[in-house]
Amino acid sequence: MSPTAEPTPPGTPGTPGTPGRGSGAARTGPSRLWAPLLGIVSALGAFAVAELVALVVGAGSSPVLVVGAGVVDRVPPWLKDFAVETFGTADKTVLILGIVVVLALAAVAAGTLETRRPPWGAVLLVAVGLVGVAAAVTRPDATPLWALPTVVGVGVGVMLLRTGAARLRTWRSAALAATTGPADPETPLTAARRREAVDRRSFLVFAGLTTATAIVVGGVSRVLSASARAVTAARDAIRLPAPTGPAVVVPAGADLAVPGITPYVTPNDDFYRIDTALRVPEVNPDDWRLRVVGLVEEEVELTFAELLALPLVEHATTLTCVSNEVGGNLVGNAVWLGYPLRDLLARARPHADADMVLSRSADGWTASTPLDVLTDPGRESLLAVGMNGEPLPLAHGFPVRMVVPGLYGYVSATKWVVELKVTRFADDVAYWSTRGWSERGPIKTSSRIDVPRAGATVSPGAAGDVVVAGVAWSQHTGVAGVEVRVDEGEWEQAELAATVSADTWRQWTWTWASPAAGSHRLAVRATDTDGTVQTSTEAPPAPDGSSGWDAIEVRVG
Ligand SMILES: Nc1nc2c(c(=O)[nH]1)N[C@H]1C(S)=C(S)[C@@H](COP(=O)(O)O)O[C@H]1N2
Ligand SMILES: [Mo]
Repeated sequence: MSPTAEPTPPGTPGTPGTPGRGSGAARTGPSRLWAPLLGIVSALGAFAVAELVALVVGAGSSPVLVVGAGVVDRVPPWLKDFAVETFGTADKTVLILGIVVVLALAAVAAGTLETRRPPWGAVLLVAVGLVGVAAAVTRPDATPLWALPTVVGVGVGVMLLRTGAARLRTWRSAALAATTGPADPETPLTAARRREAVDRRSFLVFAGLTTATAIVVGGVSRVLSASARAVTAARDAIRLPAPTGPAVVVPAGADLAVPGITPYVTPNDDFYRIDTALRVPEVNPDDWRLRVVGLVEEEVELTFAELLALPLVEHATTLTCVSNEVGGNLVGNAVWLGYPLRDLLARARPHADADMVLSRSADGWTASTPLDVLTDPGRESLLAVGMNGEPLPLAHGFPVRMVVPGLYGYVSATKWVVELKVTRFADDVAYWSTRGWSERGPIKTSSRIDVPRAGATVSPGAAGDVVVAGVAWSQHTGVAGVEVRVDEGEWEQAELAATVSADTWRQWTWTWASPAAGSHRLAVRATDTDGTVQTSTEAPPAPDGSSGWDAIEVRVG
């Protein structure tokens, strides 16, 4: 914007803070209100950004909430009692309001200081930020990451404050030049006035855009985190019914006592997570509906309450991601509680020419599952609500997902599932199949060495041997044997742990008796209950799952 392109229109108020004063009146420059307002605007920007970061870090890390929680934990009991007596259940609102007032005062001071005595306003902002960081990281459930919303927010706030104050000062000196006349007698007064108009505009546009952006970003962040809290609260309130059939009993022998081996049942917190969602979809169970549509005699619609009232079964199934590399860890085993999909589909009565169910999630992801797998009376394909005795964690599909024994997740394990469309492979294509992955995905028989770790140096135990152990899976067919080989030696039978069924992995262990010192290569392969030996043919994950034998190098020292 060149100064000459922006003449001050006649009648434009000289200063936005003093409306009505025309350009003819004595110019006093920017109103005194702008400096404190700039502080508020910068603080708004800081909070909007902090809320945005808090969405990613975790709902609990929102700066206002952590400071509030910190205050609640630290106020002396007499003050707490006074607050509850005086304000009743509105005490939390009063607390938040109090914090907002204190922050607003600090922001006003920061704006004034930064305009008059830079960088002291920015220093004040950082000091307030440190209090926020302290409040965040001292929450009982906090991780060090919880400092991030405040740190990023304060960083942005400081930047806004410094930029705005610099523009305000420029505007102020331009106004001064326009009032007192040019310092340089060669410059006519009108040019000085134009200069002031440009500088004024530059500040006002900055303040206006910052405020608007902060309101939008902050508003959206608040709405999103509020809905996350509502869904978490709804999940906490759920009491899962007991299974109608027998509960899964994990035999004592399913977990071998080998240090470092993968546990038979994967705890929910350790369960691998794979999906396309940038933010975990928040599906409120009260609003959740599953619709069974497409090639069916009767469309079925199910609410969450109706689903919980159906006879639910419990079943242990090992999920595997098609992207799992040989030796990888995108695989986990859980005990799922759910309603058999075959019973639900029986209610809908699929047409004879249908051969696929396209399941769709709340966030629009789709999977194609063969219809006969879902209706197979011998296979527990579930519409699952429970995972290891809890409602599904949000990241694992709360409130309802699919779990199908024997198929990779991308063609079966739809999380946040909301629709089952009975259709045909010839007519519909699922999310990953339009991106080069196979439309069908039976899990390939695999085995993995967990112990020792690849590259480890091992020393034989008291008996002079080394324990080798891991897991092997061939879901729905079952693992019948595992063999281990040292270097190019003979394949030796490993010992297999107990399992609940053929739908889960099995631990295995093999004793490496008196290994020779030096470097060795250990390899493993499984055989399924049909007698098929795991293939040695190496394949990458795309398009239908990796294959080949897991092998590691170890040193016997
Ligand atoms: N809605 C939805 N469901 C999904 C996916 C997804 O991207 N979106 N990914 C699938 C894939 S590829 C896998 S391997 C499993 C992983 O389930 P988990 O994250 O509970 O381990 O979820 C499946 N369900
Ligand atoms: Mo996957």
